[in-house]
Amino acid sequence: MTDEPGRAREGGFSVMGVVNVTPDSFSDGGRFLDAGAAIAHGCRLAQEGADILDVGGESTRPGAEPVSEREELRRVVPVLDGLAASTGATLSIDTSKVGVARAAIDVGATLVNDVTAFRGEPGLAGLAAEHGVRCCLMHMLGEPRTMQDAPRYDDVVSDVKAFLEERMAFAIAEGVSEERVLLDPGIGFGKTLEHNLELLRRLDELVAIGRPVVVGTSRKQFLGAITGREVDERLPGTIATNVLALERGATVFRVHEVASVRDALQVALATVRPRWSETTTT
Ligand code: HH2
Repeated sequence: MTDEPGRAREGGFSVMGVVNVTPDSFSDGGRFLDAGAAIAHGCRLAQEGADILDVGGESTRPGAEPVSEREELRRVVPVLDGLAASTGATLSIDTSKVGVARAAIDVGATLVNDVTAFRGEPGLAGLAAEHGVRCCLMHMLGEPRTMQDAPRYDDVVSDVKAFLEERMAFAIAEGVSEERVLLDPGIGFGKTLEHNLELLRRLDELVAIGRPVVVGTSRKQFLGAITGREVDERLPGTIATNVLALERGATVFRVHEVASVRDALQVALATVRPRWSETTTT
């Protein structure tokens, strides 16, 4: 990956491959709980073209129960360690805990992906600042256990935008440099089907904040609600939403199936990018 997520290969986007080391993730829980299996999976995603590998040890699916720091450390540290030794991908730690992020950074993680946007443990911002790592700040209404209980917004896009601006200001006040911040609307995190679609439709309003926008639609429930497909049959829906998000300016795509999504994004980018003649003639 280049220095700036979202300005990677092909001059326009980064693919973030998901490595869940959990028994209960919504789409692949239990498949990569063993460190060896998780490392092999991460290596496969890197070979398929993942610029970033996002390693997580705690599910955030609706209704998920919290995991202790000790258990989260036990799950993710050997996996990050193994991936640091065997891939050149940027390593991301999907956590809200300072202790987990610190251990992850010690073994090579350079991106902290916090679905609470530094609300879970505010000290995480200072840790990120101290180590000069990037951070992905995501919007979530409430917390995973209750977030899908009748979520309400005045205007979902304006509310999410105001939240992300406030969390970015907090991170900067804690010493994180603005160039290291990525923003994510948190598709499926305290949102109805209509909220998710509205956020995707008006993603350009979040892109206007001026930081790379990360989108995570991969295999999520709203795709099943539209198509009637089971969780492992949602790749076409995942591709459709990622392509639309790219067209609206998102640059980082968090997915479980890297090769297919990368191909689709490459074609989409080649199509929407201004043509050579338009960029080189006056
Ligand atoms: N989605 C999930 C987890 N982490 N991080 C960001 N930045 N954006 C997302 O949309 C996002 C995320 C949920 O997906 P998954 O990791 O596959 O499931 P689980 O949380 O059940 O492990």
